[in-house]
Amino acid sequence: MDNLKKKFYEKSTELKGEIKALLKEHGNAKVDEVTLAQVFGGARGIKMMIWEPSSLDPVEGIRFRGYTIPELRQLLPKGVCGEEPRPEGLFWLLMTGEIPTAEDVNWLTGQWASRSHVPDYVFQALDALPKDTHPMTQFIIAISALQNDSVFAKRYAEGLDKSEYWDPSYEDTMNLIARLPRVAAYIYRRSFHHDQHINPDFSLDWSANFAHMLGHSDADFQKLMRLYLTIHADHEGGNASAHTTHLVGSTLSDAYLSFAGGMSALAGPLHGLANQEVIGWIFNMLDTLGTHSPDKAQIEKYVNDTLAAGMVVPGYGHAVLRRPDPRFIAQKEFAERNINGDPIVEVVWKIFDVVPGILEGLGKVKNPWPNVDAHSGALLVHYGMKEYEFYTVLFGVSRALGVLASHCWSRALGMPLERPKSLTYKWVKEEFLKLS
Ligand code: HAX
Repeated sequence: MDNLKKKFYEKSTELKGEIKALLKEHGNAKVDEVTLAQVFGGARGIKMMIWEPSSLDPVEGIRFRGYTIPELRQLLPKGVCGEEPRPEGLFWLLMTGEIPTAEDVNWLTGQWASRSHVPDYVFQALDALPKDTHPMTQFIIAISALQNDSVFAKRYAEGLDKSEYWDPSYEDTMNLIARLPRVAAYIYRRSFHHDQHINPDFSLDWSANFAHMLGHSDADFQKLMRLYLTIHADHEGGNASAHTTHLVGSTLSDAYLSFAGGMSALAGPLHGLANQEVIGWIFNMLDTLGTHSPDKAQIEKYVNDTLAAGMVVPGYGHAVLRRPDPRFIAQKEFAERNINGDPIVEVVWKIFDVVPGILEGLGKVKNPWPNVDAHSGALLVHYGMKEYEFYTVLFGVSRALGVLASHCWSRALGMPLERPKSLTYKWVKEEFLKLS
């Protein structure tokens, strides 16, 4: 058994025992009370699942296994650039709770390289689709096509002991993560670069090889990919892509089908598609205003026009966060350090000066600050990746690290089928208004 798998097995077995004892003693303890507003309001804030890899504080933002993004930028083994962490290291941390050594991370890069072969029928499934099929739709179809190789599904069909669920879940997770960059790059080159595909280069780390297959292989873009694929990986369990992966997985659907479900959630404009929406909205603004360097008054008017048309300002607001997203700040710092005088980056920063005040003035927006998606597109455009319909696929490749680590944990801890309770309005009326 490999070292990561062994560590994961030991740690999850220990925690499983602890949880059993905890529930025996405190199983009836109350964790939360649910209000009618929460029932009608998208279940905001209801504490209802266990998610090991990360936790989200409204003010401080995300912590991966207790570490903030600035801490991880220091502590995780870095790429050859010597600056940004390698997402392989983040995955190791999410799986084990331990910061890996450079040797562990190199091993993981090699593992993913050795597991990265994508069967031809997956490419054929993609090639059967119209070229203008949205890249997220292609991504979901490719992930579903890869499911034919699921070790979990095969072993379950043969008859699998419950205590063994974690093992094929780990194998599926490792295989799927290994294959995602190849699949994503294939979609990108097919949709936007006349099917001129680029073979992997396994001498590179996971992020750099992905950048290379995308065809954007200069060192700064590779560096950006390391940061990008690290910070988008996880955002606790309640967000739509994580929760969907968790819910689907709870039916004992394998990692492929669970992740495909999660990606369908990520593809919505209020969630991951917001990264595409942001840059589309900025390009439209520049077109409408007829300038690449709008002043703040022009931006203010454009924002107000967006709101007056009944639309949201993409990249702003959050269901949990109540401060600027640390993932936005990390990307802003990256730009400050590596990019000089880029017009779109400058526009993103001016929007940051203008939008929070306007949203606050509406009196209903709980978080007027930028989220992760407000900045990512400007960085990609700067390095030449202008095809913004693809951006959510990049997000998805990263999100696999968090939601699939959690998928492994859920199977190892023996998490049951998720099945909350729904209500009818008739029930609510009878209960609270005493009407029949
Ligand atoms: N622009 C305009 N109005 C906004 C807004 C924004 N950016 N953010 C919130 N609001 C509005 C809501 O639409 C809601 O209006 P109504 O009462 O008229 O329906 C009101 O303010 C209260 O909403 P909220 O409680 O502050 O926010 P929610 O938890 O309901 O929604 C969203 C959170 C992220 C969906 C929301 O802020 C939004 O739509 N933002 C723009 C889209 C976006 O950037 N999504 C990406 C979020 C991060 C993420 O998941 N990335 O993958």
